[in-house]
Amino acid sequence: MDSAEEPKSAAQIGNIEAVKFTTKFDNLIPALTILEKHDVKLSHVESRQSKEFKDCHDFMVVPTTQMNGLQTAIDELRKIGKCVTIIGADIWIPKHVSDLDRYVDKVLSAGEDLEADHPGFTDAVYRERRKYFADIAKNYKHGESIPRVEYREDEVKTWNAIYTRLTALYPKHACKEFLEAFPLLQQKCGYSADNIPQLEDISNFLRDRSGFSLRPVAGLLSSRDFLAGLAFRVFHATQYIRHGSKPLYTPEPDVCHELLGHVPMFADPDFAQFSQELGLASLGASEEDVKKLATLYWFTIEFGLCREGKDVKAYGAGILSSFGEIEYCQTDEPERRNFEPEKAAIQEYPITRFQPIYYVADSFKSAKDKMKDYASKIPRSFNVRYNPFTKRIDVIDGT
Ligand code: HBI
Ligand code: NLE
Ligand code: FE
Repeated sequence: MDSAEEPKSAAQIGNIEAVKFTTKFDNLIPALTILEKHDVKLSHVESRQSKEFKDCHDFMVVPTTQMNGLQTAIDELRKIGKCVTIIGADIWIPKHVSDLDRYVDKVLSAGEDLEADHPGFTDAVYRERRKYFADIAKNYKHGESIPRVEYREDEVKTWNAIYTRLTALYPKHACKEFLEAFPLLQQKCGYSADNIPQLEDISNFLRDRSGFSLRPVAGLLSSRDFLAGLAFRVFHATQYIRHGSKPLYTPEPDVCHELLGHVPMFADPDFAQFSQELGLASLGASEEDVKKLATLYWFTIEFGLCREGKDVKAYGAGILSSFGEIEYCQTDEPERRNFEPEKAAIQEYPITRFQPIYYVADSFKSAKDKMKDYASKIPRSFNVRYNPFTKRIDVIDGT
């Protein structure tokens, strides 16, 4: 694949922090005029005698925005400058679905090493098991089939307890898209109380339904890496199951959360597209914008509610995989707000207890349109387009 090693066209990828150019001192005014002409506002200008070219100065300017004119202005600066360097623009983004192979070593936590407060911390057998799952994920490469796992009796027992209680609650609380997909998963992917389905079977099923596929992952990825998967319609799924001592709620994702919460939703084409938009918006975005997109992910894909006639139903996976929360979210205790990306993106949230605030979407279509609109306003010096035939991201110059 060319994407990993190909020299980065720095001007195209990532946010530009500063531009350094070397030119004769007399060219300062023309240079600033170029920037002004393209509407580039500056927060900082610096100059010093150039070490390389005796008759020249090095100038450094810091733009306050990443708007499109910046790229054109830089191209014009090249004409009057001896050399132009762009600082901070070389963020690597995955450009082909196989580039996601690079994330296997970038798991943040909960691979094989558990935190001291994890229910499995002192359980040597559980920890050994987690290592087994982490190894599968670490050895996985794009295009391979996902190794099938023989789950142990105690693991199936944990799954059974969760599955039985949740499936009794879905008809009342889950959105219609979820309820449409669930019987298909029972028929085609081995969803049942006594069987933990295999990621490989689910991945093949989803690929046919909505173009989504699964990749095994050892634990939590950073928001940036996790969201990047969605840009390729790839969902990073854990394969291990939560510790048997606490079946009913876990703050970390596990196979129950992925298979019962996320998978039925990814079978829906509108939801799949919504998810991909979120992923595409994250590629090469600033840290601040990635944080906002991760928050939007949280209030939609993870904890979203959706209107259905007079009712409000759950579509968020964190609700649909926790039978405590699936009932709680319908009570008067939490606050409900209409889904507005600008507001939801900056709302704080707890990660280890039931949510105090839920955002309610009118429909997936409206949520998708609002998301797209929000994403189009995120400043980025380039645009991206996904080519489903090559599974490649095309970077398009923003100018
Ligand atoms: N990593 N493996 C994994 N699974 C998730 O669900 C997940 C993640 N990293 C971040 C994340 N979810 C979200 O909380 C957002 O930051 C995107
Ligand atoms: N709390 C959820 C559950 O118990 O299934 C998991 C949420 C993961 C973000
Ligand atoms: Fe999740």
